Amino acid sequence: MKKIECLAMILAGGQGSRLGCLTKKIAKPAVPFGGKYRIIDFPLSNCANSGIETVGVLTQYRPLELHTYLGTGETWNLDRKNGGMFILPPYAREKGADWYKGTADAIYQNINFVENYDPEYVLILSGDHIYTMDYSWMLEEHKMNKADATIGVIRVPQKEASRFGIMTTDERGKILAFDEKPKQPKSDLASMGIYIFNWKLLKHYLEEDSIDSSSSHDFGKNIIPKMLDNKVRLYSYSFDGYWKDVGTIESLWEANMDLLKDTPSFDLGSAWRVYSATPSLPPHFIGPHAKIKNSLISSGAVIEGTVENSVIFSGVKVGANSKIINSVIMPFSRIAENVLIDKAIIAQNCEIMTNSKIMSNDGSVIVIAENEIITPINNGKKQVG
Ligand code: ADQ
Ligand code: ADP
Repeated sequence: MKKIECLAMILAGGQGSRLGCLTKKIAKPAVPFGGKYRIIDFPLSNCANSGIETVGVLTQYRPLELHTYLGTGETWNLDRKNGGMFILPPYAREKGADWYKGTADAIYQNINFVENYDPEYVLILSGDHIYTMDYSWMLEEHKMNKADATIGVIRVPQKEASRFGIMTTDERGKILAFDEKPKQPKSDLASMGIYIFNWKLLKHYLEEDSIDSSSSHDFGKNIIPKMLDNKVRLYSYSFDGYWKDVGTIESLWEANMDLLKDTPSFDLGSAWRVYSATPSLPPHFIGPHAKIKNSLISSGAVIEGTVENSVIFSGVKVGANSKIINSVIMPFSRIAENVLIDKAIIAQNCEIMTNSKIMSNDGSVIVIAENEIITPINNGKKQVG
């Protein structure tokens, strides 16, 4: 096989338990986002746009819909003869089938796949981030610093810092300390979970880690701290664009709402294309009495009621006298007449019956799981959470 400089591996197998009922049936990277996308569209499009042509996608948790969606990789122009996109689920080896025990183990179990290409560098990405980024700049900096490993970093609000790997660096970006999800964060400089490693070195660390029974085989918890202890040259690469880890309901809702802001903090219409495989549907239809303000409406949607500050996915129906505010309505959900929905995420294929009210009384985001039928009697309360 042709030797390549940099290969990407997208970690798309986490359980996504913090997304609650949205990931009961589908993997987090397959969760719909922004009216016509799925979360995995972002790292895949970034790879294609950054000139990274060989991409492994590591799946495991509820992979069926994700695999179907990924197909041949054609959507992201990654269906090529040389390289392209490869779906890498855990498979039965001589020693028996094994789940990926953690992010590092997922890469370890695919060492043979990586070795096929004999890459100089491996770019490790997460399947659950919303951002557009040119990874080739990060690779340039990695080479310039003669680093062994480079971690993408971004400043986060101090109150959210304990959700991330937090580090301190010197003025040249060299990483001095790293704490995975510290209870008391010492800085607001967070790991984006995006890594470039010199492959030979990473391979050595993965092999060592695989026989360490005390390890949880995770990049943030084990590999990075171990490298730091061993004085490996670890550098940070600062990213100052829009980036959001949509691992929680609140952050997923916020990232959707960010698309509706006056001066969008995130512009899907920029030259940096985000590719997506959405079914071909008729144009959306706005009925004679509909009122729509500050919203994204996708193809195939039929709006008869009022929609404000909301993201309406493909094929959604909103009946007459219904009002959707500050909400995200995922593909093919049907909202009947005289319904009120405020600050909610309605997953795919739900049916919200006439006269239902879905809104929280404490300001939190309400979530309705896929395929649910909501009547005015259960009022959406049963499915909250
Ligand atoms: P977390 O967000 O907690 O922290 P983690 O649970 O390690 O990330 O998952 C990272 C990615 O790997 C996700 O896309 C997940 O779906 C996937 N994944 C998880 N387990 C997997 C497995 N066994 N097999 C395949 N894929 C798997 C990480 C870093 C932090 C950093 C944040 C930024 O550890 O330091 O701050 O990402 O979001
Ligand atoms: P969340 O933190 O919201 O649950 P992540 O995607 O970050 O979502 O993954 C969470 C954890 O789930 C990871 O630590 C990962 O090791 C674990 N995990 C991933 N796949 C499985 C699985 N098939 N079974 C059990 N746990 C898994």
